[in-house]
Amino acid sequence: VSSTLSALVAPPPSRAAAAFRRDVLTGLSSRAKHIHCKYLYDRPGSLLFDKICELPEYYPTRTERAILTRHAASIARQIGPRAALVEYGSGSSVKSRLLLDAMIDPIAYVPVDISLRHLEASAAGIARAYPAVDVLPVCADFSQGFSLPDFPRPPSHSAVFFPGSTIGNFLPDAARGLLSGIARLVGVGGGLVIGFDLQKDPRVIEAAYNDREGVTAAFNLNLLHRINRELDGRFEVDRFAHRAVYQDAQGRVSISLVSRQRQTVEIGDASIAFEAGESIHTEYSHKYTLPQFEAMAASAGMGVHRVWTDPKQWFAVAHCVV
Ligand code: AVI
Repeated sequence: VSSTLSALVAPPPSRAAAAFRRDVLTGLSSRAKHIHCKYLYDRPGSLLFDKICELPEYYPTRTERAILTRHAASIARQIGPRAALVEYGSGSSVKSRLLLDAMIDPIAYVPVDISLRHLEASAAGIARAYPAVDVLPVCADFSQGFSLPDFPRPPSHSAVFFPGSTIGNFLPDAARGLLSGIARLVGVGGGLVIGFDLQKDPRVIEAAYNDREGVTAAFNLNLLHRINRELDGRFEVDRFAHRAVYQDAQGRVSISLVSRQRQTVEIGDASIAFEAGESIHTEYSHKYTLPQFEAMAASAGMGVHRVWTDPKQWFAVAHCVV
């Protein structure tokens, strides 16, 4: 059976640009200035994030990869035969190959990504490498909800694959909402394989978000360059500093950009005033304990069936069922 690349439909660029402008101006006019973390991932931001994943201090990527490599066969057994694998934020689809290689007679692979360019390239690569799998890419923001495509051959069930601890970038209510959405999408009998970061020595966590090379700082500051490029902003980027601190009570890293001085910045014809030391919040990265994650999954209508971790228990991959 040949793979099917469905027609890909992305939001028109003009609508995306208008949403970016509106969200930036609204966020920077709020009392506690903030910009949504999804805007960190333009092309330069995504390339910087790829570099973060290879940094010695940034343990999540390599730890999750080791777990997936070591336990692929047992994860695949849990998923079960003749499933459709639906990957949230598929990017370059590297991790899904580990699962597709181990899965028993996978029927379909549905990569879901907001970036059309990423999606086309990775879907074509998977279609070539797995000719017996129907590849059905969906260009969507998975946090907004979407429908599964029509399957040319019906799978026994669908399993969402949501690696990378991206769930940690959502606030608790939104994370629960996302899991509920996954439960609805796959329905009873469906599954979820999810990677999330575990709580650990805060020094290890803080180092991962304050790397010595300054790649994470460049990734965060790229947001200001992006505003300059796309919204006619006039940020003097070196007047802002990257900050990432672990907040113990909430079990999360809080990432922001701090104004080094009192200043006013023009964005198009708007002007935004900053006090010295005032920050723009750009991202949270939540770290869970296993009981916390299980409670959240349960409140979203899912049971955690199995969990795989690394020897240091720094990261977890869980199989949940609806
Ligand atoms: C994408 N996400 C899981 C990363 C994280 O660790 O929360 C984003 C990131 N931000 C700075 N470094 C990595």
